[in-house]
Amino acid sequence: MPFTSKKNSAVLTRAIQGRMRQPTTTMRGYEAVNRLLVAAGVETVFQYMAEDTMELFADMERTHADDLSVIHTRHEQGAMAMADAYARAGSRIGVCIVGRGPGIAQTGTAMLNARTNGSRLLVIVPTPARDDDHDPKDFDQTGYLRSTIGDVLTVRSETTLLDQVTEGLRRTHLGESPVAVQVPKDILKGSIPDETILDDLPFDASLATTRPDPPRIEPDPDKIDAAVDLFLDADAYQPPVILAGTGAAAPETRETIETLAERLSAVLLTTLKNIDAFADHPFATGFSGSWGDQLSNEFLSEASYVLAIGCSLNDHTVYDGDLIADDATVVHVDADPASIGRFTPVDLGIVGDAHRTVEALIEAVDRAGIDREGELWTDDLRKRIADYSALDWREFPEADGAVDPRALTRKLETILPGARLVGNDGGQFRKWSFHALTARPEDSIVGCDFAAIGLGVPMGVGLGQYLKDERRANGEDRVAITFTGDGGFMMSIQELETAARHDIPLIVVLGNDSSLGSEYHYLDVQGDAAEVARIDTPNLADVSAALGTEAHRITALDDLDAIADRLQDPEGPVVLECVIDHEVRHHSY
Ligand SMILES: Cc1ncc(C[n+]2csc(CCOP(=O)(O)OP(=O)(O)O)c2C)c(N)n1
Ligand SMILES: [Mg+2]
Repeated sequence: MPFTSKKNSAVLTRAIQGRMRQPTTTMRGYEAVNRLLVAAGVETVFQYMAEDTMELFADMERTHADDLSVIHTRHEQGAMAMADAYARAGSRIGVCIVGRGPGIAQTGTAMLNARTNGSRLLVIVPTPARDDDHDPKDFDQTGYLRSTIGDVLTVRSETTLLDQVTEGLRRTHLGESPVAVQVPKDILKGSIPDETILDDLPFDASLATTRPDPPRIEPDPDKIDAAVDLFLDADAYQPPVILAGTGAAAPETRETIETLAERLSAVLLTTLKNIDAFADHPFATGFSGSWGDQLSNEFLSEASYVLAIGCSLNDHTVYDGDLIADDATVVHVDADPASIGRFTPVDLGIVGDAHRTVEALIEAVDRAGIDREGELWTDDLRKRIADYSALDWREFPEADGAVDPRALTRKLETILPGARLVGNDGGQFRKWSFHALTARPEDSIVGCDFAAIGLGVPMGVGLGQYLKDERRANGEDRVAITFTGDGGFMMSIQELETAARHDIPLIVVLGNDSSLGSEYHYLDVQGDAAEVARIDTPNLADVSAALGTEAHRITALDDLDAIADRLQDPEGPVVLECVIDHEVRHHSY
């Protein structure tokens, strides 16, 4: 649909006036904003309505119902978390529109979560009318948005409204961080001059559904040779480690890394965010770090040569540096020069695209005549890796009427749909899903960047909505799944009703230990009064069913068999309330 011409806009304006019976001669601000969003290819908007945005949503309903899915949430924080997860799921940007003042103030945690991740999220939010001295909803909204979203644009006049929203869309499309556009309420509701409505859009109609290709930065050949020299100087009897992060997550990069690992006889590790990048590889041990697989941490701490690719080597991954031996040689590859050595000292930094750098390393390794294939990739090593599971670290006594979360997540791996997009909340329960569930990096959204709980359910709804849009466009077959504890679930339970009302397919795996489990175990390990973190919950399957979802209560592993079929192609939200043993502790506590 062409955006509009001045001539068309006049015709359209007359038609809208006729319907709205408003004595204006030009288009309203909100009408122009809506047209711009649709023209940019936005397919879904997550929102919570207020008096300053209500006409905008009325116009979306009246004029754009065929082009836009407008998700009416139950809490602004939910709307923001959904839009964030939607943005993380693939190449579409997330759009969230909430009211000024208290509306946007409710969303701080979700905005910080999006910013910490670098989500392509566009927030549109009104400000008080320019001539209003006593708006009860007024606060330092700009300062608040700067400290949460970061990048804030503010519309100053009717003539720049569309320019600023266009700029917001453009920055969200191009960037790796969220953007907020503030629009004074009087500009949003008032008329905008005809001449600001452009004949031709200054962007492509797929702006909101595509992601620009990142520049491929060629590595410095001297640095490549230096990395190979350092490898030759390292202890040849100790398996070198290749540690790959999200910068190396693209499938073709993973394959190239596997080839390099073979030449070097290296063990393959990932960061948490690049989980399962090498899932089927016999010499891959999982992710390292504070929550990581102990075997990965062992290899990392014993390695004399560590090649880190596309990761920041932050405290999560290297456990405050404890996982890197003092005499280890660390080579760090990243496309962002500022990332090299930022958290962990390194011996050599190579600025470059992960894929191109690994290809260059393979060429240099070949030139140097290095082919250690099989030298350290022995049957013993293969067996050691195959026999290991992070879930087996110790025994816990069996509990009545509750399942061991480790056996539960193992079983879920076999009965949840294989084509899956997995998200999660904070807390202990979801940590087992990292070890038990297979989800390639593109199928896994580790969503707790700001270490918050309470966002798992709405983020799951955002993932479900993304797959709905993707299914319509490209025949997607994955099912959205989110893992949450009872504490996080109770913070955002209302969004189950949103998912049910909008028929958004989603499986919520809820590990109910009637505890703030994380705190319970921290306190318990410290020998403190852990019982303070125990909180009885109601029957959460019943509560979920009352909110319109399909819900099942699991108190024994066999309960899962009876419902396995129902999980394969859900048409709306399904909650699995799994009553789990609160004494079983993850090894990270
Ligand atoms: C918004 C927010 N509030 C509090 C915390 C502290 N916190 C971290 S994990 C956790 C326990 C969450 O309980 P639950 O969701 O039931 O998960 P569990 O650990 O029991 O599996 C809490 C309270 C936090 N990270 N974020
Ligand atoms: Mg809990």
